Amino acid sequence: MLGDNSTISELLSNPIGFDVIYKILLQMGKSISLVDNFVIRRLKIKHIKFFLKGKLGEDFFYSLYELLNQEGTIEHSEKDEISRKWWKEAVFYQIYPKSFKDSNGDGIGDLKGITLKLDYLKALGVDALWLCPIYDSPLDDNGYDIRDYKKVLKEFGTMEDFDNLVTELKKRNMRIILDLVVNHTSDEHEWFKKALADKNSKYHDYYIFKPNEGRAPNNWVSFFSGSAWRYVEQTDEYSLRLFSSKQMDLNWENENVRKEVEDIVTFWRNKGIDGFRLDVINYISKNSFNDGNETIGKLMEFYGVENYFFGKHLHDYLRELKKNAFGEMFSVGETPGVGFEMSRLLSGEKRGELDTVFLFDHLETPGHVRFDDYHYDLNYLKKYYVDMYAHLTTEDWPSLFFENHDNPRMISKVSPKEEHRKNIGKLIATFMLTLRGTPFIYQGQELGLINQNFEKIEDFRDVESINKYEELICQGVKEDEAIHILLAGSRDHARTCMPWSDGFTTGKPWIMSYSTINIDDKSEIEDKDSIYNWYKKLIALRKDSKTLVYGRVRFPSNKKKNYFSYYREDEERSFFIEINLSDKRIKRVEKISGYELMLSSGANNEYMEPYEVSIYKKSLSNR
Ligand code: ISL
Ligand code: CA
Repeated sequence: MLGDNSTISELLSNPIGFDVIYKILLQMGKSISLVDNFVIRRLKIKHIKFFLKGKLGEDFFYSLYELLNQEGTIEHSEKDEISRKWWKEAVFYQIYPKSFKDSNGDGIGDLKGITLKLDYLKALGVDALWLCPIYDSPLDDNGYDIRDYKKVLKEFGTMEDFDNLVTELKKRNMRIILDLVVNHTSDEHEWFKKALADKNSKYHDYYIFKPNEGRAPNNWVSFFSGSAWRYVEQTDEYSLRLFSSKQMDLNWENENVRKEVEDIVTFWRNKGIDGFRLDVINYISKNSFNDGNETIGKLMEFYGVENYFFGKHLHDYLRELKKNAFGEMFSVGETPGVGFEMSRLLSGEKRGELDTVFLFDHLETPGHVRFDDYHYDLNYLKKYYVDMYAHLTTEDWPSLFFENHDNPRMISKVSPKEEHRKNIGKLIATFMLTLRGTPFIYQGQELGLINQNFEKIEDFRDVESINKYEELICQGVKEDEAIHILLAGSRDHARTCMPWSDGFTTGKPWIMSYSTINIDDKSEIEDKDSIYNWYKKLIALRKDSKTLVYGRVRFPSNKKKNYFSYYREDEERSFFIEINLSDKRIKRVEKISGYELMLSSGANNEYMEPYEVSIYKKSLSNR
């Protein structure tokens, strides 16, 4: 058990301990080396407490110990061979159905639209789709608020359209995973309605209710602004909602809830899907309903997270779900706040929980949050990936992604300059397709899409952006400034409609879509040097050789700023990848011989162009 008398060394060898300290330092814009050194490692936690002179308070340490003492360590595997799985070899493509392709002119993307574009996806080299929620929903959070888990949203089509999509996918040897959103349901879900109608109904215990004692039960805040507690008149109680006021948290302590989730998984499994992405799955087990610690709250921007972001029953719930419902189906957990070591507890091969997870610490550079207006310095990725592979073993499998429906476009974060767009787009693709892990391309990323020029609050659609705007205005922030903040981080940037050459819709798109640059699939396909064709070639290269899937990742040690290189190797061949992380020309650093240049976004001389990537290959045997 970890406590005041434990050393910093013991704290850092605890997976949760390491990740929590890493994360706290990251939020402060500092590196783990600050504490991970010979001198500090020998100190005891109580010494640190003393140095901090009470700044962190007893309850900080109480919360910390509660987190740390819940699950032991995880061994580092010595195994050489990596087990082969289809989902390790597959290239995934994430679809935001509302914005992908509209087939009937109502301005909203739909399932038939997706089916229309399967040949486009197949030609790119995509093996599997992840569809954001397609279920019946009042769309308060664009479908992450589910009203009926077994019904298709009428705007997206019918169950028949879904079955047809699956059939068409199978014809093309492609797979599909859906989004399992079970931390919460819509307040319009049958269960919640019954819970409100009768306090004694079994459904009341499906959710998290607390008696009304004149104010919210604790200081937790919602990710979408305001208190995390919603007052419900019908029962005169408070009900937990970590997200929007229409997304009610389920009570996973209740076995019936867990059975319902198994039932949903089995229902879709029987329809022939290949797995699920599990929405905020690390939030399902709530440890206690104590007030969130002030310091952690300020640092993480949200009060209360330490009580539920890695709850004590999380592992049990996941194991149970795999055993009773998932079986061999694929699972990728969305796990905000989780670090490398904790990710191993959730997705290590022998753990029987998840296959892989989405981590988020690479989406912003240290000390920054999504709504900050800043330029992302790609040098951070060098440190991030070197760190990541040092933590992971042959029994851990990461996911690789830079964009999704919750984040602005990556190219825009790095540089708004059109002259750099192409090379940055190719650079991002390269990380995803040449590092070890499963790549998840987000729709439009292969076309090099950038952020949208929203101008006024009416241009935004997302509940998070709209609530944030209102909150900022209430705090006295001027309208222009509030829009400026939204423009830096709004999730709507990723939700604009796909710029198909045959049009996204014949009607009026539900969200303001492209005007700033002229990109469409046709011109990208025709331009040999396009971002699209870079993706296509790289995917083909990855398919052609398992070295890029299972091969070792080796980083030659070099401290040269702006330059990054790595090798992927096995017995048969070696790939060498070198990258210019900056907008300046730089000299090549690593000397290689016997390699053949496969792909380059530069001029192939002694200098690397801004953001250039070059990929080389060497055969090691003639087998
Ligand atoms: O809001 C956050 C803190 O800044 C995120 O880390 C948040 O936890 C994460 O984005 C969760 O996202 C997922 O669940 C949400 C939904 O709105 C998102 O679209 C989904 O990806 C609620 O279901
Ligand atoms: Ca439609």
